[in-house]
Amino acid sequence: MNQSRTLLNPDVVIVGAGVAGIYMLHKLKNMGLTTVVLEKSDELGGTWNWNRYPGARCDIPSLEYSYQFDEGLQQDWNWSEKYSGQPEILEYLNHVADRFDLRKDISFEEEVLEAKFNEESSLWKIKTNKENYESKFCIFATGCLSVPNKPDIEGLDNFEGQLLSTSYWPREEVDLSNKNVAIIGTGSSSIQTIPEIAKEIKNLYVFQRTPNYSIPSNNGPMDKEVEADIKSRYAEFRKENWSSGFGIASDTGEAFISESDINEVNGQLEENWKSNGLGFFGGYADIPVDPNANEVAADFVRNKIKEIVKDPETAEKLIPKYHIGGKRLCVDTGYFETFNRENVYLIDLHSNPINRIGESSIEADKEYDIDTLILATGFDAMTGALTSLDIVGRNGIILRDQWKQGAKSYLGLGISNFPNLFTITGPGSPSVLSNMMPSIEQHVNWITDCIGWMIDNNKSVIESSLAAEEEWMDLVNEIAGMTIFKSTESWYNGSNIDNKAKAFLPFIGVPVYAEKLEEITSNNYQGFIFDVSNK
Ligand code: N01
Repeated sequence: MNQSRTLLNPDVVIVGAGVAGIYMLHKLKNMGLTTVVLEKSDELGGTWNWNRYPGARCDIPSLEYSYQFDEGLQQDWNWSEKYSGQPEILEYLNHVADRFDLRKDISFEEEVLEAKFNEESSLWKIKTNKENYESKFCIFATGCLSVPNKPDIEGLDNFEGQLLSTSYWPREEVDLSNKNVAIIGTGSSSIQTIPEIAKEIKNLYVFQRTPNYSIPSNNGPMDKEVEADIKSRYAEFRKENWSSGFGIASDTGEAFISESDINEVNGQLEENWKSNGLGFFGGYADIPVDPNANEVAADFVRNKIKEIVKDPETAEKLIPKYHIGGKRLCVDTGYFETFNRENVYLIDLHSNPINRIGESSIEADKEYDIDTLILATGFDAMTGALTSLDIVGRNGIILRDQWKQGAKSYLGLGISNFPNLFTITGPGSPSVLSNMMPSIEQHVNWITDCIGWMIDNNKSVIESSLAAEEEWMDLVNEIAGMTIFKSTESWYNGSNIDNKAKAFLPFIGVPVYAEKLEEITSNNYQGFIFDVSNK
């Protein structure tokens, strides 16, 4: 049946041409390995290609959310704003692909349907919508937030108006002027979209299941003096990422709220509110670990919401009751202010759940006539891109089945039963609780070094041991248990997806992770097994 398919045999197949895939390609090409990147879209960029909704912007400062592997690149590229918008980041990634001549090794509009390990040949057989490949290594660079969560709401498939999703926003201009629009979800994507679209549309109905903490971005044009200063000591500046818990230089802090004068604390939080964005915790190390300290920071933001939102009832609905940071902190440009507009309505789904979606309406406490429905309902985070296709390891085991009770991985890099398969920023690594850019570079560098080490030492197969993987995930959970993250319902632990096993997946603590990774590596890749062809 598949006789028209060609069998291609690169050394490495990389899945996904986002931030991780393009840097991985660059490194492997430099090593002299034949490599192909398979990309489902007709454009590279991953997250920054798909998520084109109005207001889409990175909430980590541009000078930190950029590659550091090439001094020429980081000196030459100039960001126009403190926090870059999606179009500029996409332009940057395209520049990187052209600058390092990567495009010709990326196959676009090619979707991987199955990846199967052949135990006899120790090769990965990868089937796509176009070709069959056989490669020694298979690297999933598929991102942590790439499979959208489609809500299970009665009538959604029969909606006849304009249906949009923040995670698959059309490339062409979307004209929402004079439209009645509903948006479901109030996470980061929605919080960035709402202020932008509220200005131009007739009415906006915001359907909120859980309110979120959000900090003003205070974005603006790039301060040229700051840029020049950082560029004059870029390598040193980048090192600061590695000493901060979440990998963001602006987030470093040694003080404890519990040991500080409350007036001083509120003064510092006020400063953070005015300038730090996602680094709002900046200065205080106990906000993520001590519920009492966390409550001080949470109350600070709750009071800000009360001050900003004029209608007390709306303000009350917008106030989160859980630990600040437990769900991913959001960063906005006038989000809470938008609820003072006369054309914006907040519907709290806890008191008024959506009953059904009609052909041109949405029914909760009453029926809202709408022209456009925007889904901003998040992602099957961290595992979705790996469980939505058949990845078949030893003895025919499918990764999706192996992870039924919760995803387990060694360091977020390797998975037992799946030899010669690497994941970049997989479960069990800092990933989404870090600045993704340096975390991606860290993993890409590690994978490159590991493959190089295997070549130098005549090893052909690597696999993480089950014991090492279990011990690692126990550590991930033990650390999470010491923080406020574990006790909050969030996509970090799969709570946003029906029937997904609840397991806390990110490793908390960038410096600790880096230390452990270094220790394991210098100990001859402790916990990995080499050249076991049949277990
Ligand atoms: O998704 P989310 P997102 N009925 O999961 C609600 C990154 N990001 O796309 O909280 C009604 O945060 C859901 O409610 P609840 C960033 O890491 C980064 O906004 O589950 N509502 C929630 O309110 C971020 O965290 C940037 O109760 C439903 C919302 O939908 C991550 O992407 C910018 C529902 C989903 O929020 C994801 O953000 C944007 C249902 N059936 C995003 N199902 C940067 O700046 C879900 N919801 C880097």
